[in-house]
Amino acid sequence: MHWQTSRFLIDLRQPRVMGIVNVTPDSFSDGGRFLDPGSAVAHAERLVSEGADILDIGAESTRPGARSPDTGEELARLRPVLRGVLGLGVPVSVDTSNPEVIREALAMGVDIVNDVRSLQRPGALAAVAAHPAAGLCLMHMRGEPGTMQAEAVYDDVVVAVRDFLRGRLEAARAAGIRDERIVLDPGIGFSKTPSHNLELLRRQPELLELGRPLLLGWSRKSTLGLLTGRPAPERLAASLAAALLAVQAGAAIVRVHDVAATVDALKVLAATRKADENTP
Ligand code: HH2
Repeated sequence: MHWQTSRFLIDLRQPRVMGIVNVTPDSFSDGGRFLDPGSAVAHAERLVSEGADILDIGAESTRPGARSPDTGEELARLRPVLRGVLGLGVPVSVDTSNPEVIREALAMGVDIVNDVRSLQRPGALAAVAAHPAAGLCLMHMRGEPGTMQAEAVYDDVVVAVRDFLRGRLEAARAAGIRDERIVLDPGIGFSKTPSHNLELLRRQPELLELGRPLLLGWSRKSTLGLLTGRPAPERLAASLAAALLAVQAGAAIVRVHDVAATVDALKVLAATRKADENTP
């Protein structure tokens, strides 16, 4: 299984680590730390040296209740950082829902569009479809970050997420985007309660029925805070546990803040998988 992106064909036969760079004043776990472009690029360089396979650069916080930046503000934050990270030798993803931002980022050479709104804003799908090869991550969320927790009511959360992702996959196909360019994400913490998030982990293999690789973002999320009683900066152990469980359940890509520790954890998993293969 591979993921086609603008410049890179990413081999997903081994799990890949997407390192998060939030160029925001208000992200839930690292808001304000990398708002200055120099510190954001330095952080990205560090993540690559720690083994990140992909960098995800975002200028909009999607934590519950966060305010969306306008296009000018989002682009002003992103431009210098994208310029600084596009030469680091790894695929670069932009975490945005804004069609103008998508167009400009792709024109700059960005490899992947990661949209928590699944390209539902007018013009967003067309902006990605206009590119011949850019990768795409379609994520499940109901409503908008400001109000999404009010919509966390499901008969069966796994079926609802699967049906939604199937619909967005079909919309992307209808716009001319080939399957090899697309990965899917159930959107941990987006319009979901902790028990919904845990149900999605328990039944994650049901999402593999859609036939596309899965990307999972558990890193430092509040469900892990609820389970451990710890604030966001102290959720490393819980985040590693969740990342490993997600990969065990078939995730191809994990989106994380703590790259070095995740890479180590995945090395242990890879070694046990090899041992399985060698066992008669
Ligand atoms: N989670 C966040 C942001 N973007 N994209 C995908 N595909 N999957 C996710 O789970 C996901 C995402 C939220 O995390 P973070 O970027 O750390 O925080 P914030 O949105 O507050 O900047």
